[in-house]
Amino acid sequence: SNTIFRTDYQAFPFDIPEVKLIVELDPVQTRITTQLSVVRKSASAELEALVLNGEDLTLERLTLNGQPLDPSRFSQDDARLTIFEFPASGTLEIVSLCKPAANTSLMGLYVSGESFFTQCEAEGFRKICWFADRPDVMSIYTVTLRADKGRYPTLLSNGNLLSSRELDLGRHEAVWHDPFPKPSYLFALVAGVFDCRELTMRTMHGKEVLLQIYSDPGTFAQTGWAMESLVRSVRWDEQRFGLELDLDRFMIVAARDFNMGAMENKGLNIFNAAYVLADPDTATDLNYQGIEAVIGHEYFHNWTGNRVTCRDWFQLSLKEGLTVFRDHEFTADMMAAGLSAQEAQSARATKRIDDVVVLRNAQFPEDSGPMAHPIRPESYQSISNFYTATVYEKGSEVIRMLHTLLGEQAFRAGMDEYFRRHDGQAVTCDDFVDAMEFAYKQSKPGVSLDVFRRWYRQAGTPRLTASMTDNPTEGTVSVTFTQSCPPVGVEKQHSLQKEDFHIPIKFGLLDESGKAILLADSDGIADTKTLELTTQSKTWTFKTSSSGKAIPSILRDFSAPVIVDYDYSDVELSVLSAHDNNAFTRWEAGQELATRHILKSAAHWRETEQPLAASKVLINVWQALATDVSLDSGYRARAMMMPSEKTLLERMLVIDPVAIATARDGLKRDIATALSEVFHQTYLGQQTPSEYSPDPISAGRRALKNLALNYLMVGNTELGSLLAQAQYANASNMTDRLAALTSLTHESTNTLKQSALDDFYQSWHQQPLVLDKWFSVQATAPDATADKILALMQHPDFTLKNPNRARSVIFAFCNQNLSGFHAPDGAGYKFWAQQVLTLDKINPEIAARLARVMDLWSRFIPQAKTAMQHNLQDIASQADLSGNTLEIVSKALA
Ligand code: B3K
Ligand code: ZN
Repeated sequence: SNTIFRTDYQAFPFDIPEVKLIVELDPVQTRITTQLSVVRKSASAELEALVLNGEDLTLERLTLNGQPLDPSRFSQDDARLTIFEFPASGTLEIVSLCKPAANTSLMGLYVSGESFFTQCEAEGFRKICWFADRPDVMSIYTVTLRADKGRYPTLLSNGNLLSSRELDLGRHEAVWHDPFPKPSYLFALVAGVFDCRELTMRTMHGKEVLLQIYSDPGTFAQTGWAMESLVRSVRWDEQRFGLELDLDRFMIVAARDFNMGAMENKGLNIFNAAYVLADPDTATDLNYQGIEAVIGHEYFHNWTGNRVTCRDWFQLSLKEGLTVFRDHEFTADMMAAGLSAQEAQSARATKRIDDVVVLRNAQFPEDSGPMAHPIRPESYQSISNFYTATVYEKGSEVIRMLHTLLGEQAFRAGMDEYFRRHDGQAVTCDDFVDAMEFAYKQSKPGVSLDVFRRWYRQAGTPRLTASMTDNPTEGTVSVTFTQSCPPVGVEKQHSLQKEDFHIPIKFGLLDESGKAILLADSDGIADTKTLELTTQSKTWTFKTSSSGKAIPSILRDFSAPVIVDYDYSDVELSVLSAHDNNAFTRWEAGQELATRHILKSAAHWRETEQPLAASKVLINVWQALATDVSLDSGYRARAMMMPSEKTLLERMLVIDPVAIATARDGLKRDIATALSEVFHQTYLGQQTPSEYSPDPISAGRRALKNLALNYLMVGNTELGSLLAQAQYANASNMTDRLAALTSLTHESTNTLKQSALDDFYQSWHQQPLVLDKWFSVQATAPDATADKILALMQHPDFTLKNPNRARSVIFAFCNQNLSGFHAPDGAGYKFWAQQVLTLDKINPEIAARLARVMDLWSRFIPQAKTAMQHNLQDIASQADLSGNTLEIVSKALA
C-alpha cells in the first residue's frame, strides 16, 4: 500500500519564493501559466531533480529561463513532473490545462452553479497546476484571472486587488497579489456572479479593513448574520489573544457545492453555503450557532494555520486542534456575553456539554475502531481521510488540557511565545508544545510537559477508574485514580508498549444531601481540586469539612478526554444531578443514570423481548430538571435529552442496535407518559416573542419548548399532535417549524404527517438548504427503510453531486437512523455499499466518509456483523476503488 510515515519527513530541497499564475478561466478547459522562481536551498549540493506534483493535468509547454526544455531533461507521469538536474536557481514556466466542469471531486478548480471555486487543502492545488504541493513550501502569489465578463463579472483571489482591465472579446482581467508567503493549500480563486455584502471596520490598531461576503444572486438578505459573526470574530481575536487582522481585505464566498464546512484560504475563505446563509424563515438556531462557530473557526485560522502553518500533514492538529479550541472558547464567550456570573457559568456549561456530546458521538468510537490514531497520526494513505474527529475534537481537548494546566494567563503567554518564535513558518506540534512549556515553566518553576506530550503520539481513550475511602476518625477522604489505555487500531499490530498519560482531573465532593464538601490539602481549601495523574495510579487524601459518606464529582467541566469508571448508586447519581455545583458533572449525572438504565433495559429486552420500566428515581430526576426554573432553559433542554444513540452503542460490549433503539424508545416513552402534564406546562412556559432572535437565551427556550413538545407527542399523542400542528402552522421561524415537522413525522402515525411534509415542500423547495432539511426529516424517520430511501432518491430534487444533498439523505439514514439502517434484513447495509461505490466515482472524499459508517462492524451482534462484513468485502473487491475509500475499507477489514 502507499502508506506515508511521519518519521520519513524530508525537507524540500528548493525554495519557491514567488509564484505567478495566469488563469484563463473556461469551464471546459482552463489554461494556466505557472511561473515559478526556484532557488536551491543549499548551493553546494549536487544538482538535484525538481519534483513537482500534478494530477489530471495536460502539459502544453515547459520552459526554463525562457528556453523550452528539451524532453530529455524532464519526465512526466500521472502524479509528477520531474526536471532533472535543476540548476542553483531559475525561472520555470509551465503551461497546463485542467477541466473544471468535469471535476466532480470538488477538489482543485471546479464549477458549482455557474461559478468557479477552488478547494486546495490538503492536496488539491496539484489538480490546478504543477507545484511542490506541500505545506512547507511557502511562496508569494501574484494571480492574474481572465474570464468572460458577462458570465464572470466577479474575479477573486487571495490578498489585494492590484489592477483590473477589459480585454478583447468580452473578457476581462483582474490581478491579485497576496503579500504573505503561503503554502499552496491556502490558494484560492473564485469567479462568477454574486451578491456582495460589505463593510469597513477599524482593527485594534486603527487600520481600516474591508470585510466582504459574496453569495448567490438573490441571497443578500441572508448574509447579515454571517457578517455580524465575522465582525465579532475579528473583535474576539483581538481581545482574547491580541491577534489583529493582517490584510486590508477579508473575503468570504458561499458555495452551494462544497465537501466540508469551509476553508480558511488566505484572505479569501470559501464556505459551504450552509455555513453562511441564514434568515429566521430558513435557518434554525443550530444553523445560526453553526455559522457563527465556523466563521469564527476559519477567521481564527488566519493566525493559527496561516501565519503559522504546518510543516507536514501529520501536524494537522497543530492548526485544527488549536483552532477548534479557539472557536469553542469564542462561542462560549459569545454565549456568556452580557450575563450575570452565574448565568454565564451555565451558558458556558451548555456549550461544553454540546462539545462533549460531539466528542463522544464521533471521536470516542473512532478511537476504539480500525481508524484509531493519535491526534498526530504516525502514518496515512490518503490525508483527506485524516480530517477526523480525533485530529479536530480530541486535538482541541488536548489544547484545553494545556489551558487547564497552565491557566489562562500562562496559556496566553505560551500563545504569544509561539507567534514570537514561529510567525511566518511551517512548524510541528512539538514546536507548539515547546512554546507552551516555556511559558509554563516561567509561571511555575519545576513543571514539565514531558508526560503530557504522550497525548500526541498515543491513540485510544484512557479509562479512569476511581475508588474512595472515608476515614471518619481522621476527618479525611482518600481518592485513588487508576488509568488504563490498551493499544487500539494500528497500535495493536505494532504491539506498542503504551505509557501513562498526564490527566488533569477536576474533582470535588458532595455530602449525601448534595452540599459541597470543602477539600483541604497543602495547596489550601477549595471545593474543586485539579488533580494531575501522571502515573498509572495515585491516591490523594484531603481533610474534609464533613464526616458522612461523600459522593465524588469526577471530571468537572470534562477536564480530560477520558472515560470515568466509578461505581455510583442510582441515588448518588440523582443527588449529583440535583445538586452538583459544577454544571457539567451535574448534567453528566442525569445522563449517566439514563444510560445505565438503557443498557440494562437493552440486555433485558434481548432475553425477554421486553424493555425494563424506568425506575422512580430516574423519573424523579427528569421531573426535577423539568420543573427547576432556576436553571436556564438551554441547560435544562440538554439535561432532559435522551443519551445519544451513538454514545449508547459505544457503551455496549457487543453492539445490538435494535436492542438499544428499543430500550431508548422505551425509556423515552416511560418518561413521556409519567410526566406528560409536566411537559405540557414546560411547553406552555417557554414561549418566545414572535420576533425571532438567535440569542442563546431565546434559542434555549425554543430548545426546551421543542423537547417538551417531542416528549408530549410520545406521552400524550393527541394533545401533542394538536400542539405540533398548531406550532407548524403558526411558527414565525424555522426552528419552531422544523421541530414541529420533525415531531409530527417521527412520533405520530397519523395521516397528517404526509400533509405537513407536502406543505413544507411546497413552501420551501426553492431554497436548497431548506430542502435539505425536508430530505433529512424523512431519512431519519423511524419508519424509513432502505427501499423508502431509494425511492426518496428518485425525487427530481435529489442529486448525489451536491454533498449537502447527499448528506441530507444518505448520511442521515446511515448515521442517524439506528432502527432503519440496522434493520435485521440487512437491506440498510446493502444500500450503504451501493452508495459508497456510486459516490466513489463522483467524489472519493465523500465516499470515504460514508465508508466509515461501518467502522465498528466487528463489535456488532453476529447477524449484523456478518452482513456488514460481506458488504465491506464487496467494496474492497472492486478493482478501481479510489485510494480514499480503499484505505477505509481495508483498515476496517484488517
Ligand atoms: N482546513 C479545512 C479542512 C480542509 C479539509 C479538506 N479535505 C477546514 C477547516 O478545518 O477549517
Ligand atoms: Zn480548521
